[in-house]
Amino acid sequence: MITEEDIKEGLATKFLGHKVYCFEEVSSTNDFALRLARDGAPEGTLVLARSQSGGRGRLGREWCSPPGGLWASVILRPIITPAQAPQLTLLTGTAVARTINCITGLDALIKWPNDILVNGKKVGGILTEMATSPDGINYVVVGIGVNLDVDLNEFPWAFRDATASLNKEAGHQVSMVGFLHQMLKEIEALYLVLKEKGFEPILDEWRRLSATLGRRVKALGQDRIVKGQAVDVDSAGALIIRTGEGKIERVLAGDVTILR
Ligand code: BT5
Repeated sequence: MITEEDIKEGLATKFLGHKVYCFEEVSSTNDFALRLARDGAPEGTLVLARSQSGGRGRLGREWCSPPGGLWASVILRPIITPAQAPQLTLLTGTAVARTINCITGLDALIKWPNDILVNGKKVGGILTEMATSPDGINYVVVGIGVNLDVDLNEFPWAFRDATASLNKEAGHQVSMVGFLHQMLKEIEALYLVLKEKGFEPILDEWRRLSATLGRRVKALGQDRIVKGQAVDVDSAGALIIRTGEGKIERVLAGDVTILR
């Protein structure tokens, strides 16, 4: 199990991961980080667990979190509007894809909005949650799950075939601490770009790593299904789809299936 000392040694960030909580098991690192953030924990605080008993995806879905995966949450206190919060999901997805590429040489891609894919299979996901007040965002917790070295036989049938474990895809053992260090560096670098230059440079990098843009997709939005060509993502992180009838639709949140 990774300890606070392991993380501190060789960590090359300005603030991300400087305050760390490591657990053998928690229900969800996001839940723990949300509580810490509510109680005033500083920006950059990191929560890590060897396994999660109640790991969560979006919309209350289950996130399988056995030992061997990287289950982490970071606390951010960005000065953005709640409507801009999806930017942090795209930013973190970009950072995770870059980390996988840097550490393994594999081409990791991002399926809008929050899936990290390697060889077409989901190797990781991002869960962004926040607390708001009338003045804006109080804090954001970004949860990151990456299947570094998990036994997929333990995963439910329903999504086992669509899931990847990074070590297996890479063909070699990836160091959890090495991966975490690189990932924190990538997230922080992009976060500082966001603060200094805005979202556009992040979005450019996201577009480059996108598995979705240019593809025919079926997007399941909150209350509707949109089918067509994924043409872009806008500054709020919404997916822009051109339908067969040539209409431009904007999907703010949802799930995407890539069609052949
Ligand atoms: C996600 O949700 O992809 C967000 C996952 C975020 C997990 C991290 S781990 C640290 C932090 N603490 C938490 O409690 N969560 C965050 P979504 O797009 O809704 O995808 C969920 C779906 O992915 C499930 O319904 C399954 O189909 C699939 N799935 C579950 N576990 C998986 C795994 N370990 N690897 C790949 N796919 C998985």
